[in-house]
Amino acid sequence: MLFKEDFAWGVATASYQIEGAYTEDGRGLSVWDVFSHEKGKTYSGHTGDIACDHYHRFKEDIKIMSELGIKAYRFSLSWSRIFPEGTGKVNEKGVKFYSDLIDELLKYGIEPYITLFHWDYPYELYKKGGWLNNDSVGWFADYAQKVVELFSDRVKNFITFNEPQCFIGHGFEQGVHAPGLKLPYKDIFQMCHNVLKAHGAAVVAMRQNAKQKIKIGYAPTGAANYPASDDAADIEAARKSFFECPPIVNDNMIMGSVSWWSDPVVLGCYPEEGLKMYKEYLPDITDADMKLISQPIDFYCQNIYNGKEVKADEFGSPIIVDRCLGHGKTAAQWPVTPKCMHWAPKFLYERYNLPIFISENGMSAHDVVSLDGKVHDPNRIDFVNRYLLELEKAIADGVDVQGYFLWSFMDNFEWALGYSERFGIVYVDYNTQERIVKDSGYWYKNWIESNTNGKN
Ligand code: GCO
Repeated sequence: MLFKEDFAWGVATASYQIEGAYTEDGRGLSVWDVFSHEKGKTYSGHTGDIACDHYHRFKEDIKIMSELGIKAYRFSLSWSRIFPEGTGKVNEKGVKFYSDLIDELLKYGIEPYITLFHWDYPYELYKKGGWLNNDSVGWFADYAQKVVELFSDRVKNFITFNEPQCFIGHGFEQGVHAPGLKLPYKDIFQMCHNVLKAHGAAVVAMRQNAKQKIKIGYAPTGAANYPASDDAADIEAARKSFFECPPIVNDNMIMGSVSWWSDPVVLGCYPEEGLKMYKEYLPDITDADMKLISQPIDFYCQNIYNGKEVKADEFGSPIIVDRCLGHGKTAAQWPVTPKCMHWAPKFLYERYNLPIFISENGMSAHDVVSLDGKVHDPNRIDFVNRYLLELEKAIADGVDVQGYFLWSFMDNFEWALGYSERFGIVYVDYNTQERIVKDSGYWYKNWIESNTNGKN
């Protein structure tokens, strides 16, 4: 049996993508509320105002999770639901919502994994300069402290940031996500550094204030490049390409780098290559900063969707192999590359030596309700199946993988793409808010059952 008995078979969501109730019960605005209400920023002007109405329907949703045998649920908190202004006064009604949600999960024996920040930054703090303001480190640490004071009596697992690469890259480099800015690289690198410091400061605050022994992780992402063959040279080339710091070319999402965002957190230093390449843009980086950023964490998460195939040239340098004609794609045009689920966890484990969680993996499809009233999504079943079989290979290679969170539990607001892409294993009818478990949901239930308690 490859998967451990207590393997966290989970699903994931994020607050702004599912909750709705955006002005209800004292919630403060986030940058995503403001951005999605601006003309032309999201697909057909979609917003998260109502989303999946999870704020009112969480009991129904958790019941479905339990019926599907889900063991762990990764969700994020809306910072401005707890602190409407980002700092200062706490909104008791917002706290109650999360407290009730946690109780409901525990009632069904579903382990909560809280992500502190999944992109919905409090608008009031953004007006004060957001991540560019050096006070942002303390604001985040205070928020983290409050969260553990409130919930760590019942919640044992916390994740600081989700995909810092994306909220900085899409939000401030490319301007396609909230708050929709294109800033100079000097500002962007200052923000990166503040986000990393905020991560470290939050870890300190959480450890000091937790009510029981908690575990803390971090959930970045990046292109999960994998070798074209089992040849040692190709493996080395893929590893190199996986961790390289890309040069800055206009809007190329330089922030997509794995090592720039993870070496400081786990190894306590930025990658040399990046320090040289980005020198002219970098803020002052002190030893004290690096010490703060590299507070020990307990597990390492990665959101893994796809990667590129890499082979070595005659000098061992990585060459990206062209995708074959007609290669598999998801509805969102993302390539289907299951092998990345073998190699990314392996590369990460070898470099960072921490237990690994796959904090997101899944695919979008343009699912419909068929005449029989069901939602048939064989493509998603095939996708998840192939990726999980590759994950087994990583475990067989000795990688300590402790959990897998399928993105997503239900269809939801896919950021700039609005409701046009469906990632859920539960279908959501946005007109009626009816939920229909897709075939993939039942498939996942079976997979979990047959991979738990000594079965395989
Ligand atoms: C991300 C976020 C999720 C997305 C998912 C599909 O990776 O962009 O973590 O919020 O919805 O990944 O794009």
